[in-house]
Amino acid sequence: MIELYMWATGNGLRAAVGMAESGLEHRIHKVDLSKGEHKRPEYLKINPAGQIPALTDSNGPGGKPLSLAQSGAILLYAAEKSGRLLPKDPARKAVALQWMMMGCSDVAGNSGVIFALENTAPEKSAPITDFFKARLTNFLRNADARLAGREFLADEFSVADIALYPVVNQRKALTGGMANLNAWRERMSARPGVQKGMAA
Ligand SMILES: N[C@@H](CCC(=O)N[C@@H](CS)C(=O)NCC(=O)O)C(=O)O
Repeated sequence: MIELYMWATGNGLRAAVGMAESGLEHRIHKVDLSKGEHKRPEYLKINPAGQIPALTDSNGPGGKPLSLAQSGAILLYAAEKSGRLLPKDPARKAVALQWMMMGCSDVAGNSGVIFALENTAPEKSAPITDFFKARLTNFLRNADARLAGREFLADEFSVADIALYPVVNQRKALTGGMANLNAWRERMSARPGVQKGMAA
């Protein structure tokens, strides 16, 4: 059985949507960041980095137990174990991985910095926050251009779309004028698997 440890942040929701869309049987465990549950000794045994998301699979590769962190790695694990979410065509698969990496690194990273600057950093700075908002907006514009005439980033639904979606959903305010991205967001929001994962 797969146990997913998460909290409803962009990174946590990415993993939850990936699990829901994979169709793999799993259970969700909430790790309340506001209570510091991610730093408790029992959780550090699952992810010594003290971050969500993480999963354990009692039936991992070779039938052995596995612990895994990083939302991108969790997405790929769910895709490979289920045989879904990754295009079979090698060129499409390569493109899906490219966009998945952008979602997990550039997009999630800049969004995380904006969250920290606005909420947890010791000092607030509007120019620095605006700098990171402009960086994030450029990545979103890149995705918007890619989605012109396409339903999904790699032409078929994949880990690429799941990687990007939670942040786009959280940063709607930055997507003004991005018609392709907003139409894609609505297509994504209508999927039962996305709805299930986002409700976690
Ligand atoms: N690159 C990691 C980022 C994980 C991450 O930053 N998790 C945050 C919540 S979104 C966290 O656990 N923060 C608590 C901490 O770092 O102490 C991933 O994609 O999973």
